[in-house]
Amino acid sequence: MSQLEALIFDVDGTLADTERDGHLVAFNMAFKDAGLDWHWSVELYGQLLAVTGGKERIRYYLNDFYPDERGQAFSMPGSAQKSTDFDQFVAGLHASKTRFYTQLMADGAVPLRSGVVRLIQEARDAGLRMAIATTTTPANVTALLSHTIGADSIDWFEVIAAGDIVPAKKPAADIYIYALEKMNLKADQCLAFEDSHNGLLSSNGADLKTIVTINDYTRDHDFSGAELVLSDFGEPDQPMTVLHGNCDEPYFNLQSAQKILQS
Ligand code: XBP
Ligand code: MG
Repeated sequence: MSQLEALIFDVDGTLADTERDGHLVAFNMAFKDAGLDWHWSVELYGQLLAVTGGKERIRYYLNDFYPDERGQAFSMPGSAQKSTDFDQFVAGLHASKTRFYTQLMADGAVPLRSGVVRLIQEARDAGLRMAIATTTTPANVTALLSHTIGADSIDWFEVIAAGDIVPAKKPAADIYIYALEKMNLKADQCLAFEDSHNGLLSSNGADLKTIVTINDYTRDHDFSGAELVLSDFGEPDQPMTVLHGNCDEPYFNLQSAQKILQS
């Protein structure tokens, strides 16, 4: 039976509610700044989340909502210049969104979810290895962690598998496979932490046992491949709710993690 060696964390929706309070806000700021009259509501964004990756999401939105404008000239973000290079336009708009997002993180717009710092600290104290496996841009991960846990906390994670580092984003398993390969670990030595159906498909696709913490965007997703589905990781004075699976402890800790790996 394998020992637990590492925890691999998704970021958006798992470590923090970054989608609604960070990414969505930053997308809308970037649209406005580029002089576009697009505005994504909280509800519409819930639908757009089916497409992972910010650039991919913008492309999907344009194809779906403005199919006739795809071939037209767009004003390039930050300049009066117009371009018909669609990929360049999307890349520029997305870079602007990343700047707004990292500034929001610097302003402290999004706290970490209940139990996240405790669990990460417990893992560190126990000498467990940790990695990140996310669809978002690397700069966004650094901004979130450094402005919540602290400046050097990004170094606590030995692999930051993020963004375009693999060509196929979640629900493809590539990002988790990449993290496992970089750490030279097998799936049965690790646990993954996710918040969404696409994320779970990705971690399960890499054969990782996965614990899901739900949020408002994902509570109705299909989590049938998860070992445990929780409201959050919880704290001693703020117990979690177990929605699926077995966990005796009132909050998710390393003891719970060991049990899950060996179940
Ligand atoms: C997260 C995402 C990301 C962010 C946007 O998915 O879908 O695309 O919404 O990030 P997951 P970028 O939590 O499953 O990794 O704009 O930087 O791509
Ligand atoms: Mg997520």
